[in-house]
This record gives sequence, structure tokens and C-alpha cells, in this order.
Amino acid sequence: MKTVFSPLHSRRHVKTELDGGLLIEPHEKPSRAETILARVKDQALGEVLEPEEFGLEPVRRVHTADYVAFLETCWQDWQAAGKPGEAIPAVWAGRGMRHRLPKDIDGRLGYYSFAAETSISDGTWEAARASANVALTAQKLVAGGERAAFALCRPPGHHAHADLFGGYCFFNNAAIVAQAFRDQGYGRVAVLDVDFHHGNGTQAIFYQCSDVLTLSLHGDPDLVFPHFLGFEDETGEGDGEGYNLNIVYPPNTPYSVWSQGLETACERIAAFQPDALVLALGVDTFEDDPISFFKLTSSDYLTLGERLARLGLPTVFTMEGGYDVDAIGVNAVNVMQGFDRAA
Ligand code: OKP
Ligand code: MG
Ligand code: ZN
Repeated sequence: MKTVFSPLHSRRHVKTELDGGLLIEPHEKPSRAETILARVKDQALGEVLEPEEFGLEPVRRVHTADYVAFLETCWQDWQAAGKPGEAIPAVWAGRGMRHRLPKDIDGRLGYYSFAAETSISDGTWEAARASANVALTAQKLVAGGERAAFALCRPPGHHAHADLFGGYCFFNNAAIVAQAFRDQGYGRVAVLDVDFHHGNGTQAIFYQCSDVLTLSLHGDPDLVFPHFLGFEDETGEGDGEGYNLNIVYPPNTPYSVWSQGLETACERIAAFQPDALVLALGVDTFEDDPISFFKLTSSDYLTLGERLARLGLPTVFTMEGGYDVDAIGVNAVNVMQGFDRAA
């Protein structure tokens, strides 16, 4: 399987993540992508390509123009306002307040975000752009006839809504890929999210849509991030009713249990008969992940890859989470190797 990777991911190098009342070194750090790339090369998974430049048009098919423009100048606007540290949202329109875009940068940061752990500094825009180009290059490979491709995206994307950043995500790479397939004439596309966290952005972007089926397996949002979306009674609305599936799990869920939901999701995908699959791949389901609570082992990722291959679909993998950096390379590449083995 070919991998698409951009060294520009390292332009996102924030020093802070608000966690437990402290500004810690971010979990979503550059070594994550470098470790996965090293494993791809070490295992000779396949060719590694740099992304092409697709411009902002395919990004704006999923994200609003005003949100994209905000991200482009956010860091400059923050600095121009004389702020000494990294840009961190700290105020939101709570219940009863107005969802109106203010002029001030503090107000704008709150308007375009849903969480405060995701700081912005110089290079975040360039890295997020490169990450979307990585995803779109993988999509182009698959549209051109490759059975599958691995978009080694960083920053990740699945939490980003049409006009909201948060959860380490800015552009929703998986949604951008799904929309690109649709725009190129693929009639139905499925997006399966196996990251430990709910793919809230992907769900929201396609919630009223019957031609993109969204599915996510994740930790119960009653207990973990993103807290306010991802429950099992969210099934889609309007035309999209019946085209969103959430499967939630409690702490300490092992593969033997998790894989039952995977089976349910795969059966739903098969019934949908999509023309392509986008696999939002987080490996924060790993037993030693520092911020998550599932119990998958490294060999489980091989089994997962094999099961996904048996869907028999053209598949784009977009890298999402995974924060045990020592294991992230083995775990992510195991999915690809399991897939290649069974494809
Ligand atoms: C991004 B992705 C940890 C709180 C977690 C943010 C989690 C973002 C996960 N103390 N807050 O889905 O892997
Ligand atoms: Mg998920
Ligand atoms: Zn995650």
C-alpha cells in the first residue's frame, strides 16, 4: 500500500495543551507522524509519496469559507492583538447567548471552536493545509485505481465540523476525502471511524445526507471527549435519517467486544453498497494509550485490517489519533499490513 506523507506536518508544533488546569506538552505532537513514517519505511509497506497541492476548493466543499479564512489569519490576528502566548479559545456562546461572529480575536476563537485543548501558533495553518493535501492525494490514488492508500495525516481531522476546530483537529480530512469521491461521481461513500473518540465532525458534516454513511465506534461520550455528541440515538436527520451509526463502549473494552460493533458496522456498510470507504484510523484504542480506555493489543490491529479488506472496497485510510508514541508506528502500520494481506 502506498503512503502519502508531508514533512510540513512539523509546522504544527504548539507548546501547550490545556489539560487538568495545566498547560502540558500536547499529546498530538510531531513525533507521532515521524514514528509512523519510520515504521512504514522499516516494514517496506510501499512507496511513500509527497502530497500534491489541491488548493482550498475541495476543503471548502466541507468547511465554510469564513471558517477557512479565520484559520488562515488566526495566528497573525492573535499576535497583532498583542497576546503573549499561543492562541487558545476561552469563551463560548453559552445557552441563551448569541451565535454571532464578533470582531475581537478572543470572540472569534470561541465562535469557531468547541474545545480549549487545541492551541494555535505559527505553522498550524500550513500543517492543516498539508494534512488535507495528504488526504486528497491518497483519494486521487484510489480514484486512479489503487485498491487502498494510507494518508498519514497530521494534524488529524475527525473532530472538525464545517466551521469548528477542536480535539486537535482543524480540517476534517476524512470528510474532505468522502466529499471528493462524491464530487468525482462516486454515488455512495461510507466513512467508518475507528478512533477511540467519536468522529463528531464527520457525523455533523454529513448528518442530513443519505449518500455518505457515517459510522463511529468510540468511548461513551457520557464519560469522555467530545462529551456532547456521539450517542447511539443519533441516527441522522432529514434525508440522512438512518445514515449515521454510533456504537459506544465502556472502559476496558477489549477487541473481543469492540469487534462485535465492528461486525455490526461492516454489515451496515455492506448493505449500503458504497463505491468507496474512508477509514478514519485512530490507534488510541490501544491498551497503553495515555488518554483513552480501551484494551486493544498490537496484534488486534492486524485483525482489524484484515476485516476491513474483506469489505472489498476501494479504501482511503486517514490517520487520526493515537498517543502512545512508542507503539503508534507498529499499531497503525499493522492495520495496513493486515489489509494488504487479506486484500
Ligand atoms: C483527538 B482524537 C485528555 C482530554 C482529551 C481531547 C481529546 C482529543 C482526541 N485529558 N481531550 O480523536 O484522537
Ligand atoms: Mg471513533
Ligand atoms: Zn481519538
